[in-house]
Amino acid sequence: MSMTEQRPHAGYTIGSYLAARLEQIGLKHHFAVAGDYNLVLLDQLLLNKNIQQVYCCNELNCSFAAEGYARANGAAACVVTYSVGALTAFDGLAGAYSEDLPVILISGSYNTNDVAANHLLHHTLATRDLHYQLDFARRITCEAVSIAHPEDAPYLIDKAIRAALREKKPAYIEIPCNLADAPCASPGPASTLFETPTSDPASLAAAVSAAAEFLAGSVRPVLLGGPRLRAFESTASFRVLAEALGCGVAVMPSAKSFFPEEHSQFIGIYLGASSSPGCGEVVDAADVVLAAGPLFSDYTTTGWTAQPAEKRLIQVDPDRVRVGSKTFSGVYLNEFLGALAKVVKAKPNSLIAYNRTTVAASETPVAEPTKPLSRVEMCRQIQKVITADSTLLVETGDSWFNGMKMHLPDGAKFEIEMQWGHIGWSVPATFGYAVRARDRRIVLMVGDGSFQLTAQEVCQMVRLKLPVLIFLVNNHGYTIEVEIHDGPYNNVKNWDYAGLMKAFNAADGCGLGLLATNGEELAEAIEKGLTHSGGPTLIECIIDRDDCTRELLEWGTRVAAANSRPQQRA
Ligand code: DPX
Ligand code: MG
Repeated sequence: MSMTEQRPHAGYTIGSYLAARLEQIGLKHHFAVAGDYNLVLLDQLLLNKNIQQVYCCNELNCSFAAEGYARANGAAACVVTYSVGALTAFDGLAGAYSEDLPVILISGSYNTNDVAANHLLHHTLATRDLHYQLDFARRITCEAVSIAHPEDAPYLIDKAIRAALREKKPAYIEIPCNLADAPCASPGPASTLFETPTSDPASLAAAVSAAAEFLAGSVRPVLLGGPRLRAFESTASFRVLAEALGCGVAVMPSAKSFFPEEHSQFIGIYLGASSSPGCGEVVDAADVVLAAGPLFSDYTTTGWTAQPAEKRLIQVDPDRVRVGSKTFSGVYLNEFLGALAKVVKAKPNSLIAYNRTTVAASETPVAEPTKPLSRVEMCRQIQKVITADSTLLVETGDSWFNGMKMHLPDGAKFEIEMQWGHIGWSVPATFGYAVRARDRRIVLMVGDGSFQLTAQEVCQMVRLKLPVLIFLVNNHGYTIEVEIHDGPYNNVKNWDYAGLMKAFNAADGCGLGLLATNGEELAEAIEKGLTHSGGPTLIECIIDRDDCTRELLEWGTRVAAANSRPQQRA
């Protein structure tokens, strides 16, 4: 159906209401894949000229593109078709759930008359149950709504969006194909969508006093910044607390860049045995660890070898605080950090110990220009590309560890999907991020195995002329898995990755694909990439299959050991 064939209406439709709400919450784009259940909806969304519709190659990429956009923008939306589209998008949506990102998934759905008519519909399970998609969505969102009657649409749309923004989790909205252009009330003010929960004053005071006492009794406390700091808008109050305490400040890998690395109190990334130099020892020796917005998983505790013990831990979660074994609920992260900062005394010992014991890293020597490219040389050159206005995104694989080791000048940002850990996340997420952050230099490090999952989304970077710099690390396989447990399943069919760009360009694109087998070629490729502004540059870096970081080996061994613990019998 084209736009002119739609029924006339005086004011808003359900689709244009939704577009207005998305605009009001700060979206300048939404991502979409077309299908017959959502075409009228897409037309309605297109009527809003303040939001651009951006297309993806498939729904997995579409949900990851929205996930990446939410990292840059705070929230995002994607629109897919019923069942065949939505079920594929659920993977990225679940990722957004685990990473605390409010992504709103909108699915077109069946004609409302088909329910009562007991019709069998295409793209479904070939049963007459049409509710399964909503049921699935409930498990991976904080609010899932299905619009069955136009008069309910404003209430349901608002309910879903409000919950996503409050909880920092995805929401799901299902809109029938025969209601997308149905008349609808006009939207209220944007303020009705934003709710900031506030702490119960007595609980906040009790939590602050317990934490202050715990800290007062410590000799060398440290602060540990976690990934949830950003989602719950607490990076500024974390810094205020850090400066009040004057202690060493470490971050978890997913919180890299949430505390400035050039700050005099920054001591590095804490990841147990795979921590950055000097950091692990100081955190392990601390008598109190105040972890703000952490996620302690088998990954982030390096196979349960680096989980701070309860007796020395203050854990501040988005909506509760735990001091030792005592929990204070109804206390919110940002308010707690701000209030605690006002009452603590300086405790600089962990920082003094770090400064005393840690030797400044020496400069990596330049590799011989024609020697086969090594990981170290590749990283030495990529480091130089990272400027204060850069965002470095790193894919699951050794790119995680290579990325963690990069020094970030103040202002540079870092994105990693360590909780969901879906290989292939980074290509569409980088695309989505770049759509929103055109003023930044966007740099991606991605391995060959991961790239093969979602490679086609590079064509959307070509389409929108996004000058993303992609370092494709071709180590001929799943190196993480090789180091943990090798077998034939870790071999990846080689591709001509640099050559792919020609296919993505077709007649009208100008992406650049370059190959680097040694330091000289990489330097030349980077130079070309940095001046190439009409589209992405993909630099395929060939390194040896076993050329990986020490941190990966340490971490992989411990995570593998945790995975293979024999079952315990009572
Ligand atoms: C898998 C992983 O080539 O990176 O640096 O060579 O390891 P490295 P690659 O991109 O390979 C990635 C590979 C296969 N993980 O080593 S980390 C298992 C996995 C996952 N997500 C999904 N499927 C499988 N993490 C969707
Ligand atoms: Mg690889």
